[in-house]
Amino acid sequence: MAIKVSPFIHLFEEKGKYLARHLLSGILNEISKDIFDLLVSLVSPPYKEEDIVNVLKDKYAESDISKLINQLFKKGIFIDFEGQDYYVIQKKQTLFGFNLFDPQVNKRCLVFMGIPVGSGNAIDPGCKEFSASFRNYTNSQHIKFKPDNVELLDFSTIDHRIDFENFKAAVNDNRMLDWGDLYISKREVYSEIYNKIFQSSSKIHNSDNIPFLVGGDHSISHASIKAAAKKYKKIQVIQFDAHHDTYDGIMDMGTEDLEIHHGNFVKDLLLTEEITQITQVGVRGLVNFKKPKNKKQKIIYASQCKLEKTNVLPDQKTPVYITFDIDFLDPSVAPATATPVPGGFDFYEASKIIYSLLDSCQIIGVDLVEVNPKKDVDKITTQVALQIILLFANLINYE
Ligand SMILES: [Mn+2]
Repeated sequence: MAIKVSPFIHLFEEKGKYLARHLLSGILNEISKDIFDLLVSLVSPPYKEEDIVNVLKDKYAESDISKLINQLFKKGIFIDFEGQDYYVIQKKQTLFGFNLFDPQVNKRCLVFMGIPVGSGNAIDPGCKEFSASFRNYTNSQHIKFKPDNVELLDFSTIDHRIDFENFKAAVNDNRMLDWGDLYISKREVYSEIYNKIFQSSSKIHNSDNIPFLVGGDHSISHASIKAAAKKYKKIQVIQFDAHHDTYDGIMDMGTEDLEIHHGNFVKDLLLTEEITQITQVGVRGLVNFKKPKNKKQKIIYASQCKLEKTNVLPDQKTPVYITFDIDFLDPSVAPATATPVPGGFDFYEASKIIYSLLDSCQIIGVDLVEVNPKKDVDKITTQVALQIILLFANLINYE
């Protein structure tokens, strides 16, 4: 194990007391002078347990030192440092009452993580609030899925055509977990934000789990899909979206240009060798009048899904990353989004399309993006987003 003092610890002396305040939780811990001096001296991480034992061995018995180190971990003063510079804030009220994710222990689970980033959308960054508002909504409605209530749940209220046995089995086995929200500081530069999304998604993949990111604007998918591509070497992307997101232009964000944003991130993904194909379902409207030219980009227009029977199936052998922009749905169903386009789908049409396309695919990552809770009307977009999330969670192979 490599040890680092959490970057969120503020050390100070007051009235002869030595104190460590955790800046995220606000919790104040009184510590001894020895530990205070130790923490102050640990300036260039990471440290091994032996290094810390060496500093303290003149003053403490060795067995006491390991107890002390454990306590410092429990209080969040020490963190396990594996080269990552991200921090995930775990919530007391988890999403759907799921257990917290532990990358050291959990395997073959679907791991939810909130990404409160809206800066890739220059029109309105409000969708950074969605993960918090979504948790609050599900908790205020007591929407909890636990092994002890799973048999009593009736998912026909979502769509009677769909069998939710897979979802129920996963709940029963605690195979859906909540990691928390990625911590983003107000002062962070964009490149660092996207690097953190990449690193934390990679952490989920590398511990043999499947990420489900709750955005955020659509630019967050770029970092997450890159992480999936790195892990699996060969992937395909299925994008549910009114837009093809291959528009030109760099966003001028004042201090720093944003080269990859919510309107162009697919352009870069098409140049990524590990991505074999990007299938875009639901593209419509005159905002998309310029035809994209890349061979890897396959478009299934909204009118094709609505008016004809499309038998397009993705290649079943290549692992699938799903990215769902809420504007795939019709603005009458999901009004709370930055760039609504008429002619979209209602929930039942969407669930039919999703199941006909993905029924036998190997899904290795999912995200849902572009819900702006500030624009929502009586939580209708939040409710439909919740149902879409459950559809995807039911399609995951937990074996
Ligand atoms: Mn879109």
